[in-house]
Amino acid sequence: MAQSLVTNLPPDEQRALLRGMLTIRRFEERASADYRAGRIYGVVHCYIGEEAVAVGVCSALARTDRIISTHRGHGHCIAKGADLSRMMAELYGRETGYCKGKGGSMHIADFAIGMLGANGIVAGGLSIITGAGLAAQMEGQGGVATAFFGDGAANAGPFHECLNIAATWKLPVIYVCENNLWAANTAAAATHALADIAARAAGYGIPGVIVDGNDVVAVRQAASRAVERARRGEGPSLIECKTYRWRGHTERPGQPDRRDAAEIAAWQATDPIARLERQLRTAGELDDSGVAAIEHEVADAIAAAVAFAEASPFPPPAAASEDVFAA
Ligand SMILES: Cc1ncc(C[n+]2csc(CCOP(=O)(O)OP(=O)(O)O)c2C)c(N)n1
Repeated sequence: MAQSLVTNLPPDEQRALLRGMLTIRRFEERASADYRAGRIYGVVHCYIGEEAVAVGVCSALARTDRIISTHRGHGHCIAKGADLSRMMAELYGRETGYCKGKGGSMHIADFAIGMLGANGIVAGGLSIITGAGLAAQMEGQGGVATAFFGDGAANAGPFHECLNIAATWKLPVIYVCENNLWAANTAAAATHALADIAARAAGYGIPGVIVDGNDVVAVRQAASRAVERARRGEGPSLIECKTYRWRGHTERPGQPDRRDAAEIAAWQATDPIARLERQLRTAGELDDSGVAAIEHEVADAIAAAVAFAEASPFPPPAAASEDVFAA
């Protein structure tokens, strides 16, 4: 696995990575609680435990670079710079939300920051981002396109089709597999014979790297290399981030969870947030007051997002037939 070269990144940037991961975690802790309290509708899938992937990768991208997400999309939105208030309002079903309150957790998009959308169709984002990669290539501005997808999605047809054509056409795409070892309640070992998704890259003639997905600096470094390669016109890369989700597949009460408590606990011990905090403290770049300041800043931002959502109206009934493109 790639080693974290924590000393190569200026402390300010490392603290920004910590703040980014903490923002995702606190946003989702609040979303989970509000979902269980009946204040949020639809389905909510939490990304808690996997924050280093979204933050590490997005920190290597420009605002204009495009990304696509999954059903577990809050982390990618936040890491790309989405507005927390509009996100929370969307979860609350309010008309100030990103989809005017009609899309919910799995449809948040913000084209202004290159966030092409969360996606409830497993592996659906792979095709969209490959098209975005083709667009970036045709635009000729050096843009790159990045897909986040799970180990389950890696077993669906679009994975092969997209990596094959992206490699053939040398598209500037970064395929980031978040291998959290489970697809809903199916263990990865029950669905593919090779444990490492990254090994498949050889079949397309592109680089495939395995990264400790709970080490945000290592993720950032791997992403940076892939981004540089893509910007040079050398084509796509596959990055497999080994990580783990702490929560069940969804936040729905009674959601079955076949995972072993010991497995969950072992991964919680590699918490990406606690890990970076520890590294920064050891390097003398963060102390108790520094941690408290970041926590306060994040808590204020989440509280403001919730207040904005609560103060916003629900869409009027007539809005049900607006923005409908096919029926
Ligand atoms: C095409 C399609 N098939 C099945 C589903 C149901 N489904 C939703 S999430 C999921 C598991 C996805 O696992 P993975 O890609 O590993 O992502 P993770 O949930 O682990 O982040 C499944 C099967 C779906 N949404 N879309």
